[in-house]
Amino acid sequence: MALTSSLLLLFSISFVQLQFLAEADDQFVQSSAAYYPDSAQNGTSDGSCGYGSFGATLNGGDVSAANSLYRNGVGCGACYQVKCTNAKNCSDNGVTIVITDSGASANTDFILSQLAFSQMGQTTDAGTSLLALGSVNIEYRRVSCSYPNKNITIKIDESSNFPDYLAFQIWYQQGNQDITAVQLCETVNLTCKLLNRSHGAVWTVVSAPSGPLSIRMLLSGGDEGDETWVVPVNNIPQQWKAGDVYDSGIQVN
Ligand SMILES: *[C@@H]1O[C@H](CO)[C@@H](O)[C@H](O)[C@H]1NC(C)=O
Ligand SMILES: *[C@@H]1O[C@H](CO)[C@@H](O)[C@H](O)[C@H]1NC(C)=O
Ligand SMILES: *[C@@H]1O[C@H](CO)[C@@H](O)[C@H](O)[C@H]1NC(C)=O
Ligand SMILES: *[C@@H]1O[C@H](CO)[C@@H](O)[C@H](O)[C@H]1NC(C)=O
Ligand SMILES: *[C@H]1O[C@@H](CO)[C@H](O)[C@@H](O)[C@@H]1NC(C)=O
Repeated sequence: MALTSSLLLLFSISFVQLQFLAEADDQFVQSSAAYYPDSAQNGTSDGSCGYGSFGATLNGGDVSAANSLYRNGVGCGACYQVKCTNAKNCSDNGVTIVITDSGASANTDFILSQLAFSQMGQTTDAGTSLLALGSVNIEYRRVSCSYPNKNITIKIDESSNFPDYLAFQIWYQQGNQDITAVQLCETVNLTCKLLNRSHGAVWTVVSAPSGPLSIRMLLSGGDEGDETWVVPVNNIPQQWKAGDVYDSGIQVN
């Protein structure tokens, strides 16, 4: 009897977990995708997200422009699994891309880098035959980004002008949540102010406070719907410089 009920309990727990997993996995959405025709193999260094040259090599060059999924820049850095469906040579898993740009061509949701587009094929040759099609039917779903051995990283944008104008990008955020707000905090007196997203993944403050700064990020609700402020371990040093890259010392999943 006791054995039966613990088995039953075990069964119910696995059942609950399975349901949870099923909910956590987004459903595939049908759409179509094209690729940047005149780009280098890799991504693009002038994408609207403002990642600069980082946008060309991010995720090994498997990047994409998004149409409505760009969401005024909130979609920058989000990861999607994209697989073609109409061609015989499509692989089962397709490719996982990161959004670095905004754009559409003939009702597509994605304009992939050539590299990413061809990776939807089963083989290199199959990828080449996909490229010849120009655009293909796809299905896609949001997936977690994964950057092994990387913390969330703050890149001080080249447009910054010490000590007043501070613009920065947020790199390598794992998981499948959005950064919906950013606070800049003075670490000396813990005064924080909300920043504006200037464009894409770039946040700016016109008159930056002096002293070491802490950049807090609000992550959109995950499966439980709770928003959370992520507080970095490391500060931006007092003498920050345009072009510098600072490790936040934290990562999310
Ligand atoms: C493409 O990306 C790879 C690594 O992601 C990099 O080594 C290479 O230099 C890039 N090529 C171009 C043309 O940007
Ligand atoms: C599949 O790929 C091969 C090359 O690997 C190509 O010759 C063939 O035309 C492709 N088939 C389709 C239906 O695209
Ligand atoms: C954000 O934008 C609003 C409206 O343009 C402006 O009033 C506010 O000062 C900006 N905040 C910062 C931190 O620059
Ligand atoms: C990430 O941050 C932790 C400290 O919070 C540090 O120990 C670790 O070395 C960092 N990882 C990388 C890859 O920089
Ligand atoms: C921290 O607090 C804010 C708001 O009260 C002030 O504007 C800053 O000048 C102050 N910073 C320092 C270093 O005292």
